[in-house]
Amino acid sequence: MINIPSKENIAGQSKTIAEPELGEFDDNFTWSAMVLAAQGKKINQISIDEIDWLTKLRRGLEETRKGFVTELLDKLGDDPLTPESLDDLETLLIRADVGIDSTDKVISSLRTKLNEEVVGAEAGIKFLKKELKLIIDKPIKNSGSDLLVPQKGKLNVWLLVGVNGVGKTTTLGKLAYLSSKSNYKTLIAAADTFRAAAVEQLKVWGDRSNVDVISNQSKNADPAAVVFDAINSAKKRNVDLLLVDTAGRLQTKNNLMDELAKIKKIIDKKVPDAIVESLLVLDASQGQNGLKQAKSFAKSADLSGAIITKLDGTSRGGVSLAVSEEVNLPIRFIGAGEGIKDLRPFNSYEFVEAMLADK
Ligand SMILES: Nc1nc2c(ncn2[C@@H]2O[C@H](COP(=O)(O)OP(=O)(O)OP(=O)(O)O)[C@@H](O)[C@H]2O)c(=O)[nH]1
Ligand SMILES: [Mg+2]
Repeated sequence: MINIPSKENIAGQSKTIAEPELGEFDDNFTWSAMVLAAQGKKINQISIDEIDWLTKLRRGLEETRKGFVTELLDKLGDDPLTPESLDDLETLLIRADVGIDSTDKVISSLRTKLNEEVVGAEAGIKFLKKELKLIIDKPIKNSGSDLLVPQKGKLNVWLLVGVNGVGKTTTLGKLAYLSSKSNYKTLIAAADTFRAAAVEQLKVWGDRSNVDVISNQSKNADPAAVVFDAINSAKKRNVDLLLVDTAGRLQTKNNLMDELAKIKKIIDKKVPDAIVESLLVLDASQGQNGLKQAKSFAKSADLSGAIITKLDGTSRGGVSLAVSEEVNLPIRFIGAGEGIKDLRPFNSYEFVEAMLADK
């Protein structure tokens, strides 16, 4: 059983985890149910959590959508696409931070299609969704697994990396909840030894989902040493998933990448058969800056996936496409809020539908 207290306190803020209630049959609810049904889910397989999440995602992407779809639909009206409307679409995609490469790809496929046939507004949007989905799905398909889940019978180690403030610790907390709720034996390693409050922050998240946190409270503790201890505990306890929080900044002049390399070395040495995932956490609201970070991490940190956070309330949700196309990283989870349930496995269909929902 998972015991989730209803009142929480993180960094002095009091928060309540509201149990999702059956929503009203408003537009968001109906849309969420339709998106689930379109994926072949039967009514008895649809949970309120899923509806709740999709509603949140759609609301979160509202700002991205506003500057994009609404304007696009206004411009298109009911008329078939023209070369001029493609120019408008190009501008809108760039403005939504979709990135130049992805935009070029989509626009040139649409242009080819336009040369072959008349494309109505509705068909145009449908085609656009399909093209965007292809871009996001490519690195996911290349990775060989559609969904990132811990493999049973082995120690899975997921490192959360990224620059400061992007949401690593929060995301780790949400992952611990998802993992323990899915019955994986989970453990947290507090390997961010830079921020004094990082361990406390993690313990609050750990308590929320009954997951223990391995830490070393001494000043200037070595992150790799914390991981060393955590692996020992993980082995003893037969842990399925060890989640490692890392620093966005360091107290020394050591390079972040060197520190990560050291952590990885320890893992390889102690558990050579562990399944290690290095997940880059990116804050969607940072748009192109986030993309730059992704590129520089990807160069030196041997990443295996990305997690996009803060999709709630940014107009830059399109950056997810740029991450797929330009950094070639499979997006594994997305976060749209600060609550424990505000992180879900990434689903390209749902994402594109939410980004291009027409209201
Ligand atoms: N709105 C929103 N806020 C988020 C989300 N994820 C994280 N945050 C907030 O972003 C802020 C920074 O989050 P942290 O998890 O501490 O970020 P971090 O990457 O661990 O930061 P450092 O440890 O300093 O490197 C906190 O206020 C979080 O509540 C999200 O999906 N949506
Ligand atoms: Mg942190």
